[in-house]
Amino acid sequence: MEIPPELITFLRSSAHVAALTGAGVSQESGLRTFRDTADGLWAQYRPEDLATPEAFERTPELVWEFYAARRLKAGEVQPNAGHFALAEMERHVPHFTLITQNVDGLHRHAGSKSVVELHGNITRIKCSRGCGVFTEWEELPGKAPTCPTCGAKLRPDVVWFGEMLPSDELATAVQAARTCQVFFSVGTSGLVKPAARLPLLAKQIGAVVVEVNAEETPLTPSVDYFFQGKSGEILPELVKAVWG
Ligand code: BV8
Repeated sequence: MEIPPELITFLRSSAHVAALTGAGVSQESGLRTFRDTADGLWAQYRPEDLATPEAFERTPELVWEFYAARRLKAGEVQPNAGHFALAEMERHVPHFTLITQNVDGLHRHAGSKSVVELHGNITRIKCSRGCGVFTEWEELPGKAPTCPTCGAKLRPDVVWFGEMLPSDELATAVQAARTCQVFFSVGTSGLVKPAARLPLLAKQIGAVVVEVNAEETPLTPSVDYFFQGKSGEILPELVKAVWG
């Protein structure tokens, strides 16, 4: 794969770089994306129909099991070469911000330090009435545990459709998009807002926007460089070409 020389030169001289990742960056680790056709137990459900407060209200056990299954799988897999390449990029760039929509924690496992989890993290749960966040609990198969303080159901500490994003994380992501010289959009279909607006914010302030994705997305017509393919193959080649 050919990396344009002017991109190599520009990246070498860039002090501020930001990257937005989506489910595609974890696909080569063995985690399903939201667009992959679900198989087995979840074949009849669309994630969008389960990742909502209404779904949890209506069928808490089903939503709890959906996340318990994903949490189990996320705990069994390893970061892939794409995660490691982004951690390597962070070591070369003075101000690097990794913004992820993923809740699987794989970027930190790969060694990324400055990770902004826009949509939360599947390894944490929280009281649905706000009493607190928990990282350990007794897993009762098929049942959502209840809050030791108020008795309300505990839920995954992730941002569901229709819910506000955590304000600090969103502010950090917007600041990174507004101050970067290069913005990478990796492994995301660019459909979910407000995350999908971040690369466009970067474009507005004159940043070079680079997309790495298995297929074209609504962002593709706006980017400066589009590398079509697997992030686990493209990112390591790009990091090697720029930083050796
Ligand atoms: C909100 C967490 C304010 C849990 C998720 C305008 C403004 C604001 C909001 C909206 C708006 N318009 C509509 C909305 C509502 C909604 C939204 O955007 N809906 C969409 C569907 C239109 N947004 C919200 O509700 C957000 N809340 O804005 O609050 C508010 C409040 C009340 C009322 C209105 C507004 C909250 C959004 C967060 C939802 N939570 N996840 C969990 O993970 O279960 S979203 C979830 O889906 C992910 O986090 C991610 O964001 C999204 C899936 O996207 P991707 O990660 O991109 O994954 P996808 O499968 O789609 O694509 C993968 C790509 O990778 C593909 O293109 C594929 O080709 C590629 N690929 C595959 N393999 C590889 C690869 N690429 C490279 N290499 C590979 N190997």
